[in-house]
Amino acid sequence: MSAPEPLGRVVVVIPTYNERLNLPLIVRRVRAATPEADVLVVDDNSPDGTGELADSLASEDERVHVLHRTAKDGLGAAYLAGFRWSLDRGYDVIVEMDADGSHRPEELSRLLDALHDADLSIGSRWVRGGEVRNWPLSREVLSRGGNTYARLMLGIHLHDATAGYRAFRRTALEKIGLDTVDSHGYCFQIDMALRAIRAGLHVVEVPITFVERELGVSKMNGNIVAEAMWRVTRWGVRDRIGPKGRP
Ligand SMILES: Nc1nc2c(ncn2[C@@H]2O[C@H](COP(=O)(O)OP(=O)(O)O)[C@@H](O)[C@H]2O)c(=O)[nH]1
Ligand SMILES: [Mg+2]
Repeated sequence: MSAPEPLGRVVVVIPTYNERLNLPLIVRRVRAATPEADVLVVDDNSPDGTGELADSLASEDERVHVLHRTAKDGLGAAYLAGFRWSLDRGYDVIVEMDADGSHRPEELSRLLDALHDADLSIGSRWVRGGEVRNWPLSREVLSRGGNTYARLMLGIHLHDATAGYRAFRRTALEKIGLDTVDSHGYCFQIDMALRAIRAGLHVVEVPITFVERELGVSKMNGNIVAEAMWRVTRWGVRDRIGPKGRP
């Protein structure tokens, strides 16, 4: 069998808000696990000084970059800014990864391997072989319930549409078109998965072990859940009653 086509230049986009304790650890792990990949930290002017810490990591390693934003504006907005930055600089593969260690950099090579036969690979907790460690029952119920609701409402085959560990080919982001994406919070992930599927892209799920953070605090809150609920409901209703159009 011939070797698969190389994927090209990879960048791992890491959004941060008050992740001072986690940032040096995650950057070190990414650089050790995938030395050929660059890192982009997208910081929303964290009050705890994460942005300054990111600058100092970048000054020590030319493969580490920082995008500073002025205020906390949600995970979706941070990723959109990071994606645009990455597309502008010619990266071929754009990876999403949380800063808190939940997405293990040591599993990134499996997401990248899967991308040889896909446009988007999603690190999935809720497929066979996937796993979550150290989550309270309430989070598990929320994630499983949210995914079931999204699957039924949107008619998509994914088991973990809210997952935030992903690798996109640049062509996938170009085909999706970022200009009309306006989800702010974590439903950005569902939004992007849905757009990828609707655009006819090949989306695969790769089992991962998600490990809950040990340092710092979660930024998940009720508004984020509410935004996801109403958007998924709206998309589902619109797809059922309206023409093929999407919000
Ligand atoms: N830049 C930026 N990053 C964010 C924002 N909200 C969450 N994050 C980051 O997104 C990642 C996932 O957030 P986290 O709080 O761990 O969510 P959880 O894993 O669902 O509890 C972490 O790296 C956060 O620092 C935001 O508004 N802006
Ligand atoms: Mg987390």
